[in-house]
Amino acid sequence: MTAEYKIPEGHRIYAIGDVHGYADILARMHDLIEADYQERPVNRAQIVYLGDYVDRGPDSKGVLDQLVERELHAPDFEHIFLLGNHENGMMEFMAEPEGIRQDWLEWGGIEALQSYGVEPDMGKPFTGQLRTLAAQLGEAMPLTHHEFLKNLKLFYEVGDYFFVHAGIRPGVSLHKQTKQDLTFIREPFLSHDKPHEKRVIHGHTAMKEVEVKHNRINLDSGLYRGGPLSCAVIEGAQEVRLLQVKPD
Ligand SMILES: [Mn+2]
Repeated sequence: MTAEYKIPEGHRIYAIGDVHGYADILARMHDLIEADYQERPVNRAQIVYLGDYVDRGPDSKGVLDQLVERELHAPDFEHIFLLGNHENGMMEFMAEPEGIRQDWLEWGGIEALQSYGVEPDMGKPFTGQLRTLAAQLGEAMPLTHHEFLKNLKLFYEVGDYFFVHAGIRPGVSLHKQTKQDLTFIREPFLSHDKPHEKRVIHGHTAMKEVEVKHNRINLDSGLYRGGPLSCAVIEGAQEVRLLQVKPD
């Protein structure tokens, strides 16, 4: 027997998985969402972005430009932006470049720096450049991007659905989760096959395809390693629909 999960009638959610710097693919996803919405208008449409907008891909700056722009110029939609571990890493690196998050550079942070026109000296060890790079990034980044990063939310809930970047710790109440778990967890969340308080919609762990399970849906279909960008369309008590953009 499968539980029936639902959100209020007349309300539709478009939930988008990990983007990782692919601004052109994200733009095509926005076109798909716009077309879907025109075809099937609804009272209330929200786009929930599951985090990991930056790093690895070629145009982190372009992704944040696009997201900031949507808030101003896409009035048919409400936009909810969640925090991914990569945005968290970027912010921690800027705040404390010689602290724990200097490893952000190895998570694809170098590509993110370059998208802002900041060029590390690849011929030298990074340890001596950390402060300079962080300061240059902070300077190069528009105020709107700083604000965007600061305002990212840890989770979002509608009806029987819980949206989050990485997942939740099974057995712990949804409102007592730690930031670490919400943005980084893999196990024991991924193997947990019993129902949670709500159905969890997440990204973070790249798979070949979207995983649709009764208790969770993983929308990270590995865009940065050649997979599609995926979006789940959730409304009423209907089966979840998928929209996907495949890289050329
Ligand atoms: Mn992640």
